[in-house]
Amino acid sequence: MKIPSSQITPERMYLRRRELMLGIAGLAAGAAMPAAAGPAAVMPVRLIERLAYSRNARYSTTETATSFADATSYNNFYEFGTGKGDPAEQAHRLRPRPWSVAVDGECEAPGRLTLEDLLKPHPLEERIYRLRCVEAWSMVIPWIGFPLGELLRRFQPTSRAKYVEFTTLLDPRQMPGQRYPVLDWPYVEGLRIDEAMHPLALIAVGLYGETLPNQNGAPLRLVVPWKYGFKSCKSIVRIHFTERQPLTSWARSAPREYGFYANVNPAVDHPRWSQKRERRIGSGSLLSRQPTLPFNGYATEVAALYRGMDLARFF
Ligand SMILES: Nc1nc2c(c(=O)[nH]1)N[C@H]1C(S)=C(S)[C@@H](COP(=O)(O)O)O[C@H]1N2
Ligand SMILES: [Mo]
Repeated sequence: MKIPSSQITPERMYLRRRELMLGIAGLAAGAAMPAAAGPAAVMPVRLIERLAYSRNARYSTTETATSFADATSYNNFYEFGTGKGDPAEQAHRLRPRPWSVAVDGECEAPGRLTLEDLLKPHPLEERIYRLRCVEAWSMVIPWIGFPLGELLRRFQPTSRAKYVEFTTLLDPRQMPGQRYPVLDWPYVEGLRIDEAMHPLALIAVGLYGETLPNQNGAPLRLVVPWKYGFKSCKSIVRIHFTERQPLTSWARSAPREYGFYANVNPAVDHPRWSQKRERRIGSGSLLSRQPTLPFNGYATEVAALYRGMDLARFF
């Protein structure tokens, strides 16, 4: 089946057609083979769903958004390879439904959430956030989601819950990059509890009006706009309240380069490059760079969380 390209707006062309074709191929295989033929035969069709949401103007930037094509084809998601184009090529292997998230540790009401539970009680908000990568590039993405704090409060964290740890799915069949020891799998990230409860921290379930593409962390991921992109853990399966500071994947793999806090800080250089300027993906020439802002431009909202801390030491 061929979809005339005139029916697809240019920004939608990436992956969309590929996913449609995969979906149709998956259906045909499923119809032809009994379920006993194995997981491939029952692979669900990944449908892009439009989401209902309202714009949260208070927390959105007015900067021009990065194109859908750039935001979904230039990614970091090492579970699908370390090249920026690998996730868009490989992430069709991920099955984002059905999905559930275990919530446990220092809380009164531990439990397990299905994606449906997660979405139902929450009016979804669109928030246009900058995502800044430690490698000195940035994007502006219209995320759709709900405040992380609202989700966490439902599980009644105890007074011993000083941190929250997030874990990505571990399944090398779906995530071929996990066959290589690039990081200690599964991917783990963490926030201090007050950071996690900050109203800017978002659980994203979509972008550009639709459910998240797999390469962006389907079916749910974090977005912590004042921190480097690596804090924004993708395809989360576990949320764990803990008294101890989590050992996060990047801090574990290169502790001198990536700290627990990972606040965007133009005043503190990365050991291998300057952090003073950044390249906005898709805009201007490859060489044009703009100044990097403290806390990725969200200092007014979040600087108070770090009052009294030496940010060169707690990087
Ligand atoms: N599980 C997992 N989450 C991850 C990563 C990863 O490799 N694995 N990469 C991080 C990094 S370094 C960045 S910059 C952002 C990129 O998000 P995007 O692809 O949606 O722009 O995802 C973060 N979350
Ligand atoms: Mo990153």
